[in-house]
Amino acid sequence: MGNINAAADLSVEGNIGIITLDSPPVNALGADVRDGLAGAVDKAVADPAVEAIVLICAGRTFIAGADISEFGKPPRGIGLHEVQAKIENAPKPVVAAIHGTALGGGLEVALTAHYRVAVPSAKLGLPEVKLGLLPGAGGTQRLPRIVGAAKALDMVTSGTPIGAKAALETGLVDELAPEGELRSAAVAFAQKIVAEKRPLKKVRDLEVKGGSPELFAEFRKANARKFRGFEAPEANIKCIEAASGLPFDEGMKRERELFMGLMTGVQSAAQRYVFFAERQAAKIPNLPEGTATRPINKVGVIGAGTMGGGISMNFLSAGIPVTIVEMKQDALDRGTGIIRKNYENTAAKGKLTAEGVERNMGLLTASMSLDDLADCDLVIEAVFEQMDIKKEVFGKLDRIAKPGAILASNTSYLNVDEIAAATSRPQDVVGLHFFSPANVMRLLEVVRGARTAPDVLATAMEVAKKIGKVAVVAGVCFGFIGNRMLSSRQREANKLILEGAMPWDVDRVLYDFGFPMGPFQMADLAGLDIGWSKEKSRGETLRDRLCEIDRRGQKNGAGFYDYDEKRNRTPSPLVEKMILDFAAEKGIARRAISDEEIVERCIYPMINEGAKVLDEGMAYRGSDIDIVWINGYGWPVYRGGPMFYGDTVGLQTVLDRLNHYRATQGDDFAPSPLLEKLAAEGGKLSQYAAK
Ligand code: TC6
Repeated sequence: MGNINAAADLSVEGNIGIITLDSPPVNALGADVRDGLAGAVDKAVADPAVEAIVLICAGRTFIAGADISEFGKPPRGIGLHEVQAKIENAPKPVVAAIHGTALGGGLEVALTAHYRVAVPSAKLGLPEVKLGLLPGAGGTQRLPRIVGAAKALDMVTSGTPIGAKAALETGLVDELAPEGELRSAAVAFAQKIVAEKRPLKKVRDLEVKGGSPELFAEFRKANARKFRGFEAPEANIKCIEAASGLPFDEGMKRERELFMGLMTGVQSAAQRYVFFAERQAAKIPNLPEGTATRPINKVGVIGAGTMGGGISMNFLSAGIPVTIVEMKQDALDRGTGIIRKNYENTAAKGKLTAEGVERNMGLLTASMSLDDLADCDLVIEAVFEQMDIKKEVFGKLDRIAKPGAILASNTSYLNVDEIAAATSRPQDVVGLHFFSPANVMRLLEVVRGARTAPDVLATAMEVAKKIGKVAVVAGVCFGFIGNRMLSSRQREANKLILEGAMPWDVDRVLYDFGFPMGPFQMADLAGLDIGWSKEKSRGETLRDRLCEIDRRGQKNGAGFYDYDEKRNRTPSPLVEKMILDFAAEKGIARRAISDEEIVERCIYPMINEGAKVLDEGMAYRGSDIDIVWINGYGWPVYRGGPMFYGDTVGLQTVLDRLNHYRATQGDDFAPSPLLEKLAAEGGKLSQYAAK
């Protein structure tokens, strides 16, 4: 590359100047790309032989956006707005030629071109909202001028891109080019524009259609729940409102102000951090890049219960055949029936075709014999969470599975090394901990045993990506990363309701913090009787007592809450009395508990436990822990995860408050040495990586 700079090239073909950007991996608009693009436009405009300009990108995609890694750093090179002005004000037509993904700043550049051509597989969108931002390079002002206010609202607040064909229908794209022939088609299009002397179509000069006050009011109302807690969606809505009501330049000013507000806020910092953290989690330190993986063409799942069924669906949906094994025919039939029903429900929502349902179900084999797993490349056990049962299953699998097959356990707490020791091939054993509902939740904890082979680990990460999961590697410890930290929150929630709060107080405070639901609501949803046994129950915990009087949770209409037929919940006076009696029996003097104490008591021990997980090397990085919590437990993404949140609050503050509670609550609050060290050094948990 290069007659402009390392990232941009200008060539001339006949009367067309072709600007090619080439900045792997995704042609993000870093300083080099901006400088190169500006220089190329200047040069093409100055060249009398050039009558129109095509802007195209090399590699896998058109510009995928601003360079996110530059955000928050001192500015370098020419500004994006200036580059865009050069394109929009060029006295010769500029045609953007789009393949791959034209996202964020990439689409905003294309919107300053006079025409847009795209291949059918291209996707166009403004995903800034996902980074806690808004399209601050004129996207909120130009997009509604083409697609109308309603569609623009949808696009900027969801961040979801649209395909080139839909873009053609809305006018966002002027012409589709045959796949693989973008360059020649764009050049031909530019020649046609010149020959026909078509005007320089500036998006900024168009009118916004459909931006009525009712549209915005209804949109806000319809999406209030979805946008709860997030700042960016509302700022995006305000921008589209501005586009509808103000002249272009004033709208741009409004966009700038709102953009700066978001850019300097904590939410966007958190969401940008999460973007990179998620990609980082896929990289395993001390595993050489390019470690060969094992082919996974057939999967076995043992157990057709809720977990086994959900796990199977991941593979079926990705086109990988699954053999599912259960011990009893009726359980097997029930399990496969639920899988089918789930797919049919998806189809009823229009997200899968009827053929899709049959295709997926056609990949499923139901069996009552473990022997049928002999040809599987990966077998995942999802049986009862009890060590002796797991060991028995793995002992049998060891005799049945073919050499080189990966044997995985979906255990959520148990020791994977002990399970591996029940086989003659511990190097092939790994933990694959899915989260319920397993076909929906994005998180997969990959538990690396002491003897798990590097290629088994690499294969697990690769398979996870194939089935659309975000995988995080965890070491072997009780509850791994997520459930281990959850235990500390649960412990405090249970203590708080005896000390003075009610379950609905704790739930409300954690809901307001940003979780989809609080711990008691979650317990009711999961079923209070999970792991509870009538025979062994001695009324030692509140949960025992609830189960003993048949309050088992949402499923039978009564748990911590009372439920009506539509599963609407209300605080239960009976449970309130039970809590008061229980506390009195234990000699606990109840007191008023503030919302602030509920947050601190529930969240700070999690941060502390996360620091212990890191210190023990059970997670590679602080950011991995955050990815676990965001994708597996509904931690609000705009708070960046528990480690990032600890950094935001200030580690010294977290430490001080842990010590404060330690004085009254005891050593459950004993701070982790790593937390003490980082607080003293001014370090950050979210940036911490195990040596
Ligand atoms: C914006 O434009 C704001 C404008 C306002 C201006 C005032 N910057 O995801 P992948 C890296 S906001 C820097 O694995 P895929 C990524 O970290 C931006 N780096 O690939 C990774 O690096 P690694 C709006 C970026 O094929 C590598 O590229 N745009 C950026 O699965 C490959 O990424 C977006 O939000 C970036 N913008 O998906 C788009 N993008 O290999 C964000 C990617 O060192 N990007 N990288 O780990 C995406 O959605 C996807 O990356 C993709 C490609 C669909 C472009």
